[in-house]
Amino acid sequence: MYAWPASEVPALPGKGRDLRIHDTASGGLVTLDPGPVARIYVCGITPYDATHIGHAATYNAFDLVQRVWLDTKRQVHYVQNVTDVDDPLLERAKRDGKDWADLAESETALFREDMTALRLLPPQQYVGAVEAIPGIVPLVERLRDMGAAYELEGDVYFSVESDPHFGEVSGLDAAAMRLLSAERGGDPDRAGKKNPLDPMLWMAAREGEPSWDGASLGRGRPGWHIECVAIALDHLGMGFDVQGGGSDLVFPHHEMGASHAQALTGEHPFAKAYVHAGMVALDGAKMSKSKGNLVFVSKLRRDGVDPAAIRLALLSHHYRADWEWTDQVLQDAVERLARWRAAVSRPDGPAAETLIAEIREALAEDLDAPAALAAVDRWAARQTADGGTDEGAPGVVSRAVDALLGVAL
Ligand code: 5CA
Ligand code: ZN
Repeated sequence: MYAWPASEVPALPGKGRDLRIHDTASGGLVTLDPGPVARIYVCGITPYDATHIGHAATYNAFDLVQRVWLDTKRQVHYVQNVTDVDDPLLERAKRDGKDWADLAESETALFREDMTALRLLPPQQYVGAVEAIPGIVPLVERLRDMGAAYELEGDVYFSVESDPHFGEVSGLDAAAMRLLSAERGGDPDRAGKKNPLDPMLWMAAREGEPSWDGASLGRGRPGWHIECVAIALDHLGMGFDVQGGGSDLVFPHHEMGASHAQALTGEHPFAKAYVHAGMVALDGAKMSKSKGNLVFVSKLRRDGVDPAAIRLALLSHHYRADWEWTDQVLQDAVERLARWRAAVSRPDGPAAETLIAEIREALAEDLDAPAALAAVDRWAARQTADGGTDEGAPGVVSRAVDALLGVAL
């Protein structure tokens, strides 16, 4: 698949420091030391509905990871998937009397537009589950042949016991895993499984559902976790720097993905850090396609909201926090954007060096975007109060806000 156009990232004077970020597996902050090319995989959307603010907040967090890395003068290799065939997509298409592939295509197109408008950097590889199937089949065959997977009535399951590191991403106990597995696409109660937690790798063709040639597996379609593993291993290999997603992906998705990859390769870890964004809520409940309590990025844009204000609204919360979207959050962002734009519209102002150092430091320390915004607020307030004489400072600030926060002033 193709991704979306990249907005330019201005180069800044000097260089940022290495990112320290919260890793779910170790439960604390880790300093990442990527090579000259930092590698990141971020779980993409299941395209059965439009991009909502929760999605945008999560992708915003991983965009910041990349901007911090780019500012250390590294390159970034970014891969994202699209779960363009899965139960929820098929169910929604059926409910709405639509063709599942058309639904996936149109919602993916809208997602690209939203990402472009928000100036979120595109992945170098944007890969659909369907197009990944030829790479998934041999991985499932290999897992089966090595005894890490087994067949049950034509479906193929991964045996969680085959990975000695299983459980290390989420750190959850079996009871908690079982509950989450039932909630999030697993089938812990299906009879005949070796372990109730074992996730499906390959689902044999079902009546009325799309299916693909699975060679020795028979016709069917891939399970969810192996999709991301196949795409990540194909493009990034083992031991890449960050796997990202919202906190609802910690278990089972990222736990199972890590185990699939570790069982396949005998190597550990799948990712050096597992980074998770908090959940955005609306009216007291997690924004989710299944609940329908959604604020769509595209709807806000249609209503004339500046995408830069949407981005500032996202940035005004720490990525790890769970937070609530309200009209006030957006209103505050609109006002902040206006203040910042007024402040950079003059030819001179207070010196920018300290501000750039503050933004860099805030972001490099677990992506503290609210602290970065506060630093820009202080600069803008000084500019408004007594101006400054540093020629070109507003231009430098404008470039820094664009390069590090993705906000075009
Ligand atoms: N296709 C899979 C990942 S492989 C999937 O989870 N798709 S999704 O469309 O449901 O979610 C896309 C991303 O948005 C995931 O990282 C998910 O964790 C995140 N996300 C979903 N809802 C919210 C929310 N309310 N707040 C923050 N992030 C969210
Ligand atoms: Zn994923």
